[in-house]
Amino acid sequence: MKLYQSIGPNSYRVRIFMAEKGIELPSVQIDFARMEHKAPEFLKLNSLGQVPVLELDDGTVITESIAICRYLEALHPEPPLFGADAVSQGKIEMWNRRMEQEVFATIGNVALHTDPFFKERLTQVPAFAEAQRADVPRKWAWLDRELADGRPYIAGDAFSTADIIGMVASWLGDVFGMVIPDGLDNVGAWDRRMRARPSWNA
Ligand SMILES: N[C@@H](CCC(=O)N[C@@H](CS)C(=O)NCC(=O)O)C(=O)O
Repeated sequence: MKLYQSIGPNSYRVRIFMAEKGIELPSVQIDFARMEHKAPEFLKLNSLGQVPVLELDDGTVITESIAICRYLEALHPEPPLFGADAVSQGKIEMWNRRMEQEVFATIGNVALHTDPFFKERLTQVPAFAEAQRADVPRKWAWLDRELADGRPYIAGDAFSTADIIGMVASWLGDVFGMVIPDGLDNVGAWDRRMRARPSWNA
């Protein structure tokens, strides 16, 4: 099994997930500066020309960071990061989607619509980027209100993939100048706890 990865939040999610599980895999570093992700050989692995990509020993290819995590969870169930029972699985899936769509995507859209790196990937609309940038504080404020019930992790009592999506959103916010606003005590405390985890440095 081999993980093709690079800089950026989506490879980072998989690395955090693997660090939390204690999984080590051979990895191939894809150099964006040299456009290795758009080379014909790489496009045979992922027609979208994106990382991460997991290639199994029989040649099967799994792309999409969360799908790679799902596959690894099936091979390494402990600790369960997608939930141990029906209720926690439902809640984690719910929070994965909420964190993805409400928080990560808002920050990610600023990157996608401003960074020249993405100019071939989509039609960039700078005004949309600015509108999304303005929305980021309210997304974190929403999460802050959610965490006011005192739960330690986004989906409940256990660390999960929902926290990992939040971690990469917070990290990406740092990179693009959208840090978690001061005064959001619950989300601020959650963020400090996540940054203290060894997997933050994965
Ligand atoms: N939905 C994909 C997104 C993958 C993605 O956008 N990866 C970025 C790096 S974080 C990439 O490869 N970008 C290159 C490009 O868009 O051309 C996933 O979750 O894996």
